[in-house]
Amino acid sequence: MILQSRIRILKDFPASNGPVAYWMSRDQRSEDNWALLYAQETAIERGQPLCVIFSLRDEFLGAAMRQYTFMLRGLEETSGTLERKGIPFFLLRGKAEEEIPRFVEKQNVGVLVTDFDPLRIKREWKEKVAQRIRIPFFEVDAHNIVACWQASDKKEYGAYTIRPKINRLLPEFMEEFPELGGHPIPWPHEAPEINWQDVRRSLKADSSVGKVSWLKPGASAGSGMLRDFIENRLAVYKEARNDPTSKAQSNLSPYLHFGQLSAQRVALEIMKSSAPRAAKDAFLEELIIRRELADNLCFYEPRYDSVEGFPEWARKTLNDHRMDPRPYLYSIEEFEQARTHDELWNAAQIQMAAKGKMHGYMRMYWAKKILEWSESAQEALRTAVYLNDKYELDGRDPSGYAGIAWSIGGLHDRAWGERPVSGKIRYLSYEGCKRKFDVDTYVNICFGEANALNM
Ligand code: FAD
Ligand code: FO1
Repeated sequence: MILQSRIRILKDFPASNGPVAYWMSRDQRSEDNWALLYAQETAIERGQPLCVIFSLRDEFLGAAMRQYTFMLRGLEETSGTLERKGIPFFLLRGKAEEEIPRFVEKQNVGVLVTDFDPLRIKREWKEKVAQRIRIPFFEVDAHNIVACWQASDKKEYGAYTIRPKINRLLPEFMEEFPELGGHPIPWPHEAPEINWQDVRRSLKADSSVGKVSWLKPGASAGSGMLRDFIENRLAVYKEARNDPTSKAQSNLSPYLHFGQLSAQRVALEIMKSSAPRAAKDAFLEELIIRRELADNLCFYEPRYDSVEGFPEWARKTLNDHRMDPRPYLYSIEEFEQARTHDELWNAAQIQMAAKGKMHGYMRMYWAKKILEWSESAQEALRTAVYLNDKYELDGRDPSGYAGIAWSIGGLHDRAWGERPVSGKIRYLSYEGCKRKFDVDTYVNICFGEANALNM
């Protein structure tokens, strides 16, 4: 039932008799989840019970309470849905590389399945787990429509090189999902009750970054946001998506980042909708090509979050302009407190700090100005990743590392006319924004939102 090309073997070992466990990490949902469907298919074939495990880590890449609250609410909903299908959900605390092998041992797990994630931290966890277990260990790409390693076997130059590769494979991968059925073989004993309140209280995370209330977390809310987008905003997406005063963006990224919503489900519903063809194509280009290009970067470029991961031409031009005088220079604190000379930039920073989601167009302008107003590209990259991952709900994501490297380091882009400081990196200007949209309206929206959230 599951396309074999969505599955990779992380450890090839004779299966032993015992239950199947799905180590859920990136794709934190019960529906439309190829990794869970594969784990269930395997468990039924082997006449075994099935469980889901989640290894909860404190201080995950600097995540704050804002992101943990959104994620844990989603996991609470998912664990309830799973329990009702006879699939117990175990929440493990501490280091995955220790807790997962311990669980496998204690529960006599016969086969381990997990979902795909190209980030360094996840690959390290899985390598250590694979060394410590003596059962077969499979990884399923439940995040991308075309499995990352199928779309391409190397780091792609840009959307124009990966697009034909993905489009050729879409017909094979863009299939409907089977419904997740109740599991026919019961788990042999009661799974421990999880007190989610205690979990939230016991988490060590920066609580200075307030939780977000304008967006409800979880799989059901994610599906609701998708329906609302299709009905009310998709039609104008092509024209209005780059206008930060419009509400044309989907607001799906937090649900996609935490895997509370499947990108393949989004694509299937978008294609079925009656919206204009041009609007659907514009959206699918971002959702499929841009997003899968970001996974391709993190999967094939180990230095995806450093200057060494920038294209050669970009590293050269940034180096050529390393000694150029900066028109303005700000510390990470001044950036974080939105204390620059540019009210448009400050408004975008305030929007991200207050709402946990900066408008997509402004993220480009925001990062590019950090390059111009920092000592070096290295410093700018560090500042952008730090602020992005601290405040964005969808932070710590391949799309973030790719978006920041595109803005500061010309990744997946070409050289443009040479200028001081940023060299041939594509340049965005305040005047350019004024020509594109009503800057004053955007600034008022951001400060209005911040006041409403008493930032
Ligand atoms: P929509 O415009 O409705 O797009 C729908 C979906 O398409 C998004 O959810 C996302 O999955 C995908 N998508 C859209 N634009 C891009 C893009 N440029 N690259 C990759 N995928 C895209 N995205 C994150 O998920 N996390 C981040 O931390 C993040 N940081 C960024 C930082 C910078 C400097 C830049 C330039 C872009 C960043 N992006 C990031 C990509 C993009 O801005 C967001 O995905 C988008 O704004 C999310 O809002 P939305 O879902 O309403 O977008
Ligand atoms: N994944 C986990 O398996 N365990 C965690 O404790 C965890 C915490 C976490 C906090 C914030 C955040 O943005 C992501 C987090 N993730 C965690 C990973 C997430 O599920 C995604 O897989 C990656 O961040 C994107 O690839």
